[in-house]
Amino acid sequence: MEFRLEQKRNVVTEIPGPKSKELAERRAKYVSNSVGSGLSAFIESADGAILRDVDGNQFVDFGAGIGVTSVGNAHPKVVKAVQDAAAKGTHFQVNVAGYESYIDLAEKLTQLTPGDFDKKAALFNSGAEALENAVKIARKYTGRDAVVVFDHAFHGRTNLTMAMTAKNMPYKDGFGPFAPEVYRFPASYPYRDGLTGEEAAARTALAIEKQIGAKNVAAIVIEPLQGEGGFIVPAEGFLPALVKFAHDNGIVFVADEVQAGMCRTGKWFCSEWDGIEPDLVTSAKGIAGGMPLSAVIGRAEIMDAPHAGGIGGTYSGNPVANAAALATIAAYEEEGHAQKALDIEAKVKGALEPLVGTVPTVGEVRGRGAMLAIEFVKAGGKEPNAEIVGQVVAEAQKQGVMLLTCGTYGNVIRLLPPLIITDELLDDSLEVIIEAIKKFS
Ligand code: PLZ
Repeated sequence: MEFRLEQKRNVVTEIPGPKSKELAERRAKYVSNSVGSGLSAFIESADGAILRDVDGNQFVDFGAGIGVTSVGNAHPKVVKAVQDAAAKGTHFQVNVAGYESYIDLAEKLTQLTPGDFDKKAALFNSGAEALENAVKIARKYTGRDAVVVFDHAFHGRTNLTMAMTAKNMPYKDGFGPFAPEVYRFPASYPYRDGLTGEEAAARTALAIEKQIGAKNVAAIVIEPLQGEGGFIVPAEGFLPALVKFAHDNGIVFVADEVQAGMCRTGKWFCSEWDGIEPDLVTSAKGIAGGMPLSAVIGRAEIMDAPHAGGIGGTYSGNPVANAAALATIAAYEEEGHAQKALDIEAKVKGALEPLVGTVPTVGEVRGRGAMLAIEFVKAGGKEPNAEIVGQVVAEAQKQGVMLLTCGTYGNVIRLLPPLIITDELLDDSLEVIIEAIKKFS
């Protein structure tokens, strides 16, 4: 693959450099302080797995815009599709008149999501909007109100999705009151709860029955691999048991694949690893190579439950974003990105797993495909260690490796590189990461 920017980290100034410092001053004056940034440098350009800042520093991008540019930043096929589509019309608006790219994308998505049953799709802009609409659709279909969500969940920042999101700071504090009829239960966190998948699911099912009554539940909404909450892979059998419980009780099972979907875990959708067929899937982030687009895809009879005009939005299914999504999906197919995610997993786990048991602050290395994480603990136990996470991220940043954190306790470093990251860049970055971990452990 040809890249516009050399796929190499290169730090040429202190971070932030002089131009970034100037921008920081302007930001402090004009941008609301509520919009925070992890990296103190300001980005000028990005390509593949490299972020280049305004001072010419190059960082290896282990965030991919929080799992968005999985196909690679500014992928040439996506750029061309966006340019061509924009030249034909920057917006049509689906409630005004239909257009083919909306249908093409809906058709494609119904083919990619798990389950051999009739499916339909509806398009939106953000992940949160997809979640909101999945809940609306499930409520209309079931005629029920209650929504079940889980500890460590992240579903968005709108009022309903704040209610569905678990973590108070920074997502909810002072922003209530939150939407009613949202109930939270423990899920499965093998490193911390020690339960088998069946045990964890039985605990959840009993709690739902006792606290809400299964017959009152419209939807169970869960990330098949919890993202912001700590990249938590549920114990084997947990998700299938939860799907069975949902179906035994007429509940719509919604897999929030906003972060874990679209080849990120080495399959089109993470649900496939657990062999489950969700009734509804929410997708966003990696779906359109960086353009804002999200979708709800699922069983035709459920998707058709709301009345005509009940679901929509001004920008939903914008034709430029649709073209980007179709090009992104074509690139995933043609360039074998799912396999690339598995190659990344093998390399990263091969390098990092030996730290478990030898470096006392490394509690667990986990994840699927290119959705990988290291959970840090205080030496000798499992008490979350957020301090070292800050130190490792800062040290890696100085060396030109941009890392993101996550976890309810802030003690997890996540690796979410674009799937096209080169072997050399990955090897080189892993050395930096390991050295930083050892330095502060
Ligand atoms: N569902 C599983 O991961 C977004 C949020 C970052 P939007 N995750 C990144 C932040 O600080 O806001 C996410 C997700 C899952 C839903 C969402 C929400 O997607 O596109 O941000 O609305």
